[in-house]
This record gives sequence, C-alpha cells and structure tokens, in this order.
Amino acid sequence: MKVMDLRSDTVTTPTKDMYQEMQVAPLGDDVYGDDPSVNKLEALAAQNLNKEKALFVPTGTMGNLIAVMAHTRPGDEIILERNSHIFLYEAAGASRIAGVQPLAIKGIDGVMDPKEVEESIREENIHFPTTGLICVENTHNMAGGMVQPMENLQELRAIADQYKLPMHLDGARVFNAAVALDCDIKEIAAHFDSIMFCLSKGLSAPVGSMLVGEEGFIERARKLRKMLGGGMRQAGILASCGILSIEQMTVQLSVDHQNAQILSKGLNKISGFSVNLDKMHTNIINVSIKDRNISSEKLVMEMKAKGILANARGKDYIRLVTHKDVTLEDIHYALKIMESI
Ligand code: TLP
Repeated sequence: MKVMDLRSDTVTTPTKDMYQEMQVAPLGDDVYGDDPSVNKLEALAAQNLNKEKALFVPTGTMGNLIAVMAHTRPGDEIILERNSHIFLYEAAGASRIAGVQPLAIKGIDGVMDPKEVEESIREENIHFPTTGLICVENTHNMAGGMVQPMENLQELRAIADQYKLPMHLDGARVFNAAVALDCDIKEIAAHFDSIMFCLSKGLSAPVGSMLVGEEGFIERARKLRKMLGGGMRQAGILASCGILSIEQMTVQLSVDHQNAQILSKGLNKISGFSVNLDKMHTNIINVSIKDRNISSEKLVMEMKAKGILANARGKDYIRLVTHKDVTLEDIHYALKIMESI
C-alpha cells in the first residue's frame, strides 16, 4: 500500500544532492570551530538574514531554548503567544531550564495585539519579575502556517525598542513566510534580535536548525549549546545538507504552498471537511471535521489504515502538511482516498 505522510514537513528526506554532498563535505571537530562545512553554513545563514553571526544547532527546540537563555536571566518573564510552539510544544523548557516565567497572550491566528504586549511589560516594582524578552512565531504553526503581518512585526519592534527589550523569532518556517509574502527573508529578520529557523522541515535537511543574531549573542549561545549537550563534532555531514537547504530548497516551498492550496480546495469539495481558504497562507492545513461526527483521533486512524498519515489537532481538526516528498500526483491520490473515507 502506498503510504503518504502528511503529518509534518519534518518528515522530508534529504535530496539526492544532499546525500552526495554528505560524502564529500570537508569535516572537522566543530567544538574546536574546525569544521569547514559548519563554518560555511553559519556564514551563509548570517549573510542571508543580514545578521552578524549564526550557530548550527541540532533542533529548533534547542535553538529556541538557547535564545531564551541567552537573552534573559532566570526569574525574568518572557512574553509570547498562547498557542506558540515555545509555550505549548517545548515541554516547558523555557521554565524548567531557562528558569523564566512565560506570560502568554492569546493572539488572533497567532498574532499578538501590540497594545496587549505593551501592557504586559512589567514596570519596576520590588514584587514583579523583570520582562526580559518578547517572542514571535512566523509562520505560526498552530494557526495553520499563517504569516504574521509585517505591520504587526513593525509595531512589536517599536515597542521592544521603546522598552529596550530584545525580540526573538521562532522562525522554524520563516522561509515559508518570506515566500508567501514574496519578500526577502532579511526584511522579516530585520525586526528581530535573534532568529531560529529550521533546515529540517520544508527545506529537507535531515537534521538541524540555525540560530542567528549579533556576535555577542551568538558567543553566549555557543557556550549554552555546549552546556546543553549540543556541541557536535564532525557536524559538517549535516551542515553540508543545510547549505543546500538554503541554496536550493527555498524554491520548493512555493510548490508546497501551491499543493496545499490544491489539497485544501479539493477537501472543501468533500462533504464533512472544510478548510478556511482565507487562512491558507503556506503549507500547513487545519482541516475542520466538525460536520463529520467522528473524533479527529478516530479519523486519523481510519486515514492511516488507507495509507494517509495525518495529525489530530484538538477534537475537531486534523492537520495536513505539504512538503517536497508529496507530489501533485500524490495530492490528487490523497483526495481520492479522503473522498472514500
Ligand atoms: N514543530 C513540529 C512539532 O513539534 C509540532 C511540527 O511537526 O510542526 N518551532 C516551531 C514553530 C515548530 O513548528 C517546531 C516543530 C519547532 C519550533 C521545533 O523544531 P524541532 O522539531 O527541530 O525541535
């Protein structure tokens, strides 16, 4: 049986070029700073986002945690969105390991109201924690890959500047945002002091994320990465794939977005499934199954039995994600299967 994995773009396998590159990539011990492939990837990431330095980290989760630790002190408070990955999906690492208190604001489609952010910043008071950081997620995973409006980023930046606070971007899929906005990634990055982006999602590298920011921040981040056990040795094997992610794979994202549109429109024609097309910005589809009279868990099981892997999202939604390992032909096939369920 053909199995189609629409659970996430994290399931993408390396491209042929990546497999080839892994075999010839120059290697060294990256803890000594001696791996030419890692050094090249870090320089490329920094240059692409127009920041001073970058750091190769094993996962997005570690990249976000390091960013929180490097920007704050234990006991600080960080402002983030209620459905953000850092708040919901990182096993409370920010609280447990960075020792910060999250102040979560409920956004609309992941977008925080700048006024509420400003009101959440603590004034000096012996009783209060100190606000240490504002975090934003773009694209927003739980909102179904929605792009954060540029004006919102500008407003948040102005507030951060006024209160002298750093801003971190969980940009796991920030290249998807840039493709959807048809803008240079630098324009998004310009609003942030640090950005984490993932190589191992739509960009198809097997492992790895980048943390990007100014030199002093990355120096602190490098030490924190070591402390957390993320100092890797001949990591150029992985970094060589990440270089190709940045150089070759961003064009794939617009194909992923087109396929997500086709899949969404097709689902809207099948009774009991509905996708809000106004919210379809990139490659993540939140499919409502409210009219289906079946729990999302059960539907996911039924789909799996027919060869389509999806994730349940709450009881009324399933999440489907398009990526390079799902072709247009696969999408049409998936629609046929969904019709038969
Ligand atoms: N997201 C994963 C799951 O954890 C939900 C996925 O399949 O989408 N930030 C954002 C916005 C993410 O979506 C993810 C992964 C991460 C951070 C963490 O990246 P990794 O998995 O590399 O730790």
